[in-house]
Amino acid sequence: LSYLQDIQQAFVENRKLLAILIDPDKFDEQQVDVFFQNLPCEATHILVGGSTVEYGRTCAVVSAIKLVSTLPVILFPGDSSQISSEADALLFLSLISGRNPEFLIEQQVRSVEKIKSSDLEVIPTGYILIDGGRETSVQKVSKTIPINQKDLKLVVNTALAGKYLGKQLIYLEAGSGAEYPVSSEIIEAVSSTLEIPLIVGGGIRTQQQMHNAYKSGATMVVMGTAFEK
Ligand code: 1GP
Repeated sequence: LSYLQDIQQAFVENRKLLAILIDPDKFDEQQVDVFFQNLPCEATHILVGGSTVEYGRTCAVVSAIKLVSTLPVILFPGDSSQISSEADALLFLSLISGRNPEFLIEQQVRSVEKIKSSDLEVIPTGYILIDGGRETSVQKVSKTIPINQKDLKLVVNTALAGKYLGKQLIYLEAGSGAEYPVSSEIIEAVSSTLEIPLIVGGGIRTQQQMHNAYKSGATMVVMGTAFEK
C-alpha cells in the first residue's frame, strides 16, 4: 500500500491515526532516542515541517529520525526549501483558504525539481487555515487570513473546492500553538459532506481534544506543541 492508500484505508475502516509534528528548528537530533522513547504508542506517523525552517535542517532531522524509527515520515513543508528526499512521502499542500499565489502554486512549482529527483510519494492536500484564537506563524508567514470558525459554509465550500480540484486529503489547521482547535462542528460539517480523509491539527493538547476530533470525523490528528516539551 502507498502511504496515501494506507490513510484512505484507515478512513474507510474508521481507524484513527495520530501524527506527531516535528519542527526541525526546535528539534535536537542528540535527543532523538529520548524523543521516540517518550512518544505515545498510538503514534502512527511523523510529520516534519514548519512555517519557516533553517536551510538544511529538514534533511538532518529526517535522517536522524530514520535511524531510530520505522514510523512513516511525511513532509509537511512550509516552503520548497523543506523538501527532503530522505522522507517517505510529501503532503503537497496548497493553502486553499488563502488568496496568496505564493502558497497556492509558486512554492509548488519551485519544489518540482527536487521532487522529481526523489522517491517521495506526493500526496495532493488541500490546506485550510481556520481561526484558532491567535495569530499563528502560518498566518504571518503566508500573509493569508484564516477562515472564521463561525463561517461553516465557507469552510465546507473551500474543502469541497479542494476535493473538486483533486486533493486527496483535506487538512483543517488552526495553526501551531492555537488557543483553541478546529471545532467539532466544523469537522463534522466537512467530514459529512466530503467523504475523503481529514487531517486536523493546531492547538490540540489533550486526549479529550484528540478524541473530540476523531469523534467528529478526523482520520488523522496532528499534535506538535504538546510533544515539544
Ligand atoms: C500545526 O497542526 C499542527 O501545523 C500542530 O499544531 O503545534 O498546536 O499541535 P500544534
